[in-house]
Amino acid sequence: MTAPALLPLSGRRIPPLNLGPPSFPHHRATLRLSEKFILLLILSAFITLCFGAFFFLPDSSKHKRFDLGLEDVLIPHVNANKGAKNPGVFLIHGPDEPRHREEEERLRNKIRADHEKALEEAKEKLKKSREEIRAEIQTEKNKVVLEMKMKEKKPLPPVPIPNLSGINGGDPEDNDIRMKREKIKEMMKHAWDNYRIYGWGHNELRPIAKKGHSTNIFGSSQMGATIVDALDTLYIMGLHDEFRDGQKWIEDSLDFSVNSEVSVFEVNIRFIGGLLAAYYLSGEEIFKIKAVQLAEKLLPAFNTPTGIPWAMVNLKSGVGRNWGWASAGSSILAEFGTLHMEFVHLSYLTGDPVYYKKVMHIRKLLQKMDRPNGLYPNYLNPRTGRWGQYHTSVGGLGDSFYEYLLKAWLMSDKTDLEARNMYDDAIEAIEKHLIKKSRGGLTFIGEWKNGHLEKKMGHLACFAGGMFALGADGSRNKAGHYLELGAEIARTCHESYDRTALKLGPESFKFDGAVEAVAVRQAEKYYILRPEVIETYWYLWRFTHDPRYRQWGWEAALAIEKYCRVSGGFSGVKDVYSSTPAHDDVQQSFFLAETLKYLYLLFSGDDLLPLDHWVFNTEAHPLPVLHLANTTLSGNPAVR
Ligand code: DMJ
Repeated sequence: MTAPALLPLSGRRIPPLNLGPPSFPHHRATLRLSEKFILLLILSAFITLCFGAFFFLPDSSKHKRFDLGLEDVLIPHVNANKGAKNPGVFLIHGPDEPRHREEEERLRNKIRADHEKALEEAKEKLKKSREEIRAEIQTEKNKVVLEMKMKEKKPLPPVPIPNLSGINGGDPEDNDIRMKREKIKEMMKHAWDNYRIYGWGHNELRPIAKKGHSTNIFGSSQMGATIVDALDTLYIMGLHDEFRDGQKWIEDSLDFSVNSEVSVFEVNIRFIGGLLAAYYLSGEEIFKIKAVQLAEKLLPAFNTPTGIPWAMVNLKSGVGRNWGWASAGSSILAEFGTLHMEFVHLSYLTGDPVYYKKVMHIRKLLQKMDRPNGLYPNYLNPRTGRWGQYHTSVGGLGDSFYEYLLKAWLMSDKTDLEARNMYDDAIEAIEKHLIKKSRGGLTFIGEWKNGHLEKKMGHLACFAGGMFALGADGSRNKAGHYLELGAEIARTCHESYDRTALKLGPESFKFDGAVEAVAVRQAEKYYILRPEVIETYWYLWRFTHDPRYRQWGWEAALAIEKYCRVSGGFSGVKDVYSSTPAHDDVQQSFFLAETLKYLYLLFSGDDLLPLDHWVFNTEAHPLPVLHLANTTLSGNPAVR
C-alpha cells in the first residue's frame, strides 16, 4: 500500500469543503483534505479485500440450480426466458470446465482493472477544486434522481392476466338480504367518509378524538394504511368515487422511501396484498407498480444467516431486527410464514423469481426441521435456524402460517401438492394435540405451552373454522369431517359472542371447569373490530348455505352498529361484558379490509368473488388463482 505517503505531513488545517446543496445551508457536508486521504485509504483497503475475497468464495458453478418445479406453473413467463435472464444458474460442473476457467480469469482481470481505475479516479478527484467536486456531485445526484424516476416509470413486463370472473355483482334476490347488504355498505361509507375527513393519509383513524392514529407496525410515517387496506372493499361494493379518491392519494402521496421501521408481515398482508388485489380488480397499473416498489424495500429483511426474515425492516436503510418480546430473538411463524401468496404473485407479475425463491426457501427450511409432536413452534431464531420456545398456537403467532399452506395449494389451482401435504400434516397434528371438546360439548382449539395444553382460545383462532371448511375438499378422504369441524368451531366462536353483554366476542376465552367460552381476565375482554368470526361464518355459508350463518353474521353487524359506531366512525370496545362499554378510540384498518368485506360477501350471491377463481389473503384481499389454463392475455378487453 502506497497510500500513507499521500498523508499531509504538516498540521495545517485545510478549510472545510462545502459540498451541500445551497438550499440546505444547515446541513452542509464538509470534507477536509486529511479526511479525503483517509477515505481513499479505506476505499483502497475495501477494494483489495473484495479482490481477495473473490478467490475464497465457493464456486457457485458447482451448485445445481435449486429447481422447485412449481415455477413452471406459477411464473411461466419467467421460465420461458430462463436461459436468457439468468444464464449463470444453469452452469453445472463438467465438460464445460475449460470455459469456466476462462470465465474466472476474465472476471479476475476485470476486478483488477476496476480496482486500478477506482484508485486512479480517487487520486484525480483529490486534485480538483472545491467547485469542480461540487459540480460533479450535483451531476451524480441528478443522474441518480433521473434513474430513479425512469425506474418508477418503467413498465413491468406484460404477463397473462388470470381470468377475472366475479369482480362485481352478487346482487341478492331476496329483499331482506338485499337490505342487509345495503346496510353493510352504508357502514363502510361511514367508516371511510370519517377517515377521509379526519384521518386522511394517516394509517388509521381515532373516531372519537377525530384525528389520525398509528401503531408501531406501520413505523413512524403516514402511509395511508386504511386507504390501501380498504380499496378492494370499496371496489366490490361499487363505491367507485371513493375508490378513485384512494387511487389518487396512492398515485400522488404514497411514498415508501421513508426512514421508518415497519413490520414485514403487516406491510405484506395489508399493503402488498391490498395493492395487488386493487390491481387485479381494477386493472390500474399504478397499484402493481406500487406493490413492486414496496416489495423491493422488504427484501433486505431476508438478509439473515438462514434466510428467515426479520420481523421488522427499516424501509430506507434496509436494516432488520426482531421484536424485543419474541422468545430468544426469534422470528414469528405467523409472520415469516405469511408471505407466500403475495410473493408468488409478485414474481408472476414482474417476471422476477426473487420473491418466489425467498418464500420457497422458507418452506424448504421448515420442511427439514424436526417438529415436536408434529407441531410447528411459533418461534424460530433467524440466526441459528433453531426453534425458540415450544409454544404452538392456531391463534396469534401461528394462525396464518397454516392458512397460507392451504391457500398456496388453492392459488396454484391445486398443483402445489407440497403445500397441501404440509397443511394436511400440520392440521392432523393440531387436531391430535390441540383440539378438544369442553364438558358442555363445545369444540375448541387450545394452545400448547410449556409442555401442556392451555385451554384458552383466542378470537384470532376463530378464523380456523373457515379454514377447515375451505380445506375440506382435497383433504385425505376426510372432507365431511373437516366441514363438520369447521362448523363446530363456528358454533364455539358464536357462543363466545353470545355469552357477552354486547353480543361481541372477547379477545380470548377459556374452557376451565364451569367456565366455557368466556374471558376471565380483564385484559382479555376487549373487542377491536376483528373479523375472524365473521370470516368463518362466510366460508361456512358458502359451503353449506345454512341460514344460521347469515343470522349470526347479522347479529354481529347489529352489535357493531349499536356499540362500536360513533359519530366519527367505528371504535373498538374495552369490555364486551359491560353493557356500558368504554371505547378504545381506534378504527382498525382491517375493519374496512376484512370485517365489512366478509359481512358484505355474506349477504351477496356466490357469484361475487367465487372461490374457485379467487383466494383471499389473510387480510381478506382477493388474489386470483394462477394457472395457465385460467389465463388470458393482458389488455384483452374481455377480461375487464
Ligand atoms: C388481520 O390483520 C389479519 O387477519 C391477520 O392475519 C391477523 N388478524 C388481523 C385482524 O384481526
